[in-house]
Amino acid sequence: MSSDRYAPRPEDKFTFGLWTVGNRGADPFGAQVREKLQPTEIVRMLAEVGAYGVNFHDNDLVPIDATASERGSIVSDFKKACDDNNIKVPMATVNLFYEPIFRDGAFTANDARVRAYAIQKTMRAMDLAKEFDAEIFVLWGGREGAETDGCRRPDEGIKRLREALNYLCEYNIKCNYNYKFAMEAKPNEPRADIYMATTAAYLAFIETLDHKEMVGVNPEVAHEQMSGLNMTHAVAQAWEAGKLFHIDLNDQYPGRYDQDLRFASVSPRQMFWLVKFLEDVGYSGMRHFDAHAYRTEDYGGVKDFARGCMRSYLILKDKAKRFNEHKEIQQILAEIEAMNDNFHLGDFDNLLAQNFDRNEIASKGLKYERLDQLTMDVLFGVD
Ligand code: GLT
Ligand code: MN
Ligand code: MN
Repeated sequence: MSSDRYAPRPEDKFTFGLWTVGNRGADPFGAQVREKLQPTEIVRMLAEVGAYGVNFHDNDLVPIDATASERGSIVSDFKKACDDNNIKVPMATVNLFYEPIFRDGAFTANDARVRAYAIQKTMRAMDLAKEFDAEIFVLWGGREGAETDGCRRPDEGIKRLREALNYLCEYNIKCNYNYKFAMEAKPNEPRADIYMATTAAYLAFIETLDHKEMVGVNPEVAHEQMSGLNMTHAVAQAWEAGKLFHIDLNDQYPGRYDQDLRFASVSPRQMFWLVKFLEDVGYSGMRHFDAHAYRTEDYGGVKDFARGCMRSYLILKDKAKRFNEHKEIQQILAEIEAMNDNFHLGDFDNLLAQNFDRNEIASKGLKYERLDQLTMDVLFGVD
């Protein structure tokens, strides 16, 4: 049956956060619609649907007011659930946005005590995640931003972010944790504007850090597409810079709040280019679905959602293979490659001596229409 062909396997590295399949459907206009699942129950659910791993924020696992002994038993129960169900913890993160103390941001807040607390909370989250051998530590600056730019100069925000990152990298070294930090950009929501609005902004910022080799990015589909940007281009820039440490897959209509919809459910064409890119370059990191089920669903629907994310990825991966083997597509690509290789700059004198017949060069069509329709035929499943 065709469904087996798209069944997830461990080597696909599909992961979900506790907060994704555990999302209870609350939104700014309505309460939760699904009962709370224990982290151990979520692990069982993920094993049932065929995921490879689970990720968490510190407080998804250990409530913020837990005592040391409560923490101990939560950690050992969760560890046992992961082991019993063969679920890994490849990535973890820290919640620096929920508590009222973070209403003005965390690493960039104007109150120095808030900034110190945020760094301390992150260090403790790093300690927690190492108990599960997590290798990637994601930082999403959800409240690092402003409603009014009167509250601080935006460049001060950037300096504070750098100071926090440098401190955390030192802690990473001191503890021998070997984490790779993956910075996640978003343009707005929950703040009116968030500093580091795009993956590209983070890529430039990372170069200014003391330990830039330790820091990369975690681009999210929804966060790029909210602003109408091309996720695949952001990912390509990160990849080319050696900084694609992690990825958040979901889907999103441009120009709206962060929808975190099931992977490829809105823009299968764009997600095709993304999957094709990841597979073509041989990205070997986690494929994390940072999305959640519609509010209409019970936990049966949540499983449908999770299975759907993975299935769509594998279908698009299959389509990418078809694209790469398609005869006519490959002919067009060969013509593109021939054009690419038909002139070499040489030295200045060589180039200055050339006579380019610009009208002749521009006279020939490039066949991109044909190329794109062939791609659509592949995607529509008629070829
Ligand atoms: C939050 C956000 C996500 C981030 C998570 C990591 S939390 O759900 O919307 O995009 O990846 O902090
Ligand atoms: Mn999101
Ligand atoms: Mn995300």
